[in-house]
Amino acid sequence: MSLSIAVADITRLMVDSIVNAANAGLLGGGGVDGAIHRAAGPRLLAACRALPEVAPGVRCPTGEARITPGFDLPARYVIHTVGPVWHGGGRGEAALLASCHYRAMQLLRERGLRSIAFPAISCGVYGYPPTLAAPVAIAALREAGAESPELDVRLCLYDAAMAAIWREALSAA
Ligand code: AR6
Repeated sequence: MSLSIAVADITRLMVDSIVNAANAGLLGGGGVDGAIHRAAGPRLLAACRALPEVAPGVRCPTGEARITPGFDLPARYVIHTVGPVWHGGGRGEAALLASCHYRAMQLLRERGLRSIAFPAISCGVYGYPPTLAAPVAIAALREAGAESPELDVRLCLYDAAMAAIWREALSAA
C-alpha cells in the first residue's frame, strides 16, 4: 500500500473512492459531508436515503461504513463512515476512529477498488484533536493495507496546518 498526504478539496480527487465523514443518518450535513453532497448532486442523497435504517434515523452506526456511487463526483464511489464525537478520549473514541478506517478499507477491497482518499474524520465538527486522530488513523490504515501493495491510500487534508500534523504523524509512525 502506498500511503500519501495531499492538501486538497476531496471532492476534486480522481480516485476510485473518497471517504465521507458523515453522521449516522447519512442524509448530509456540514463540513466535508456538505461539500461531497453538493459536488455529487442530488442522486447521492437519494442513494443514501435508500440505504436501510438499522435503528430509527440510523443508516450507519458510529465506526461503520456504507458505500454508494459517486454520481457527479470525479470519484467513482463514496464510502460514508461515521466517526466518533470526541468526549475526552474515555468513550472508546480511538477504537471507533480506527474502525472507520478498517471498515472503509474493507469495502474498498470487497469492491475490487484500488485508490481511496480519506479526510480527517472526526477532526472538524466532531472535535477529535487532530494530533491524537492522525496516529490512530495512520496505524489503522497501515494495518489494513499491510498485505495489499497495489492499494493507493491518500490522506486528504483541507489546509496546510492540518497537513503538517498528519505529516508529522506519518513520519513518526
Ligand atoms: N475536502 C477535504 N477536507 C474537508 C473538506 C473538503 N472539501 N471540507 C472540510 N474538510 P467535518 P467530522 C475537513 O466537520 O468532524 C458534518 O456535518 C475539515 O476541515 O467535515 O467528522 C457531518 O454531517 C476537517 O478537518 O467532519 C457530521 O454531522 C475534516 O474535513 C459531522 O459534520 C472533518 O471535518 C462530522 O464531523
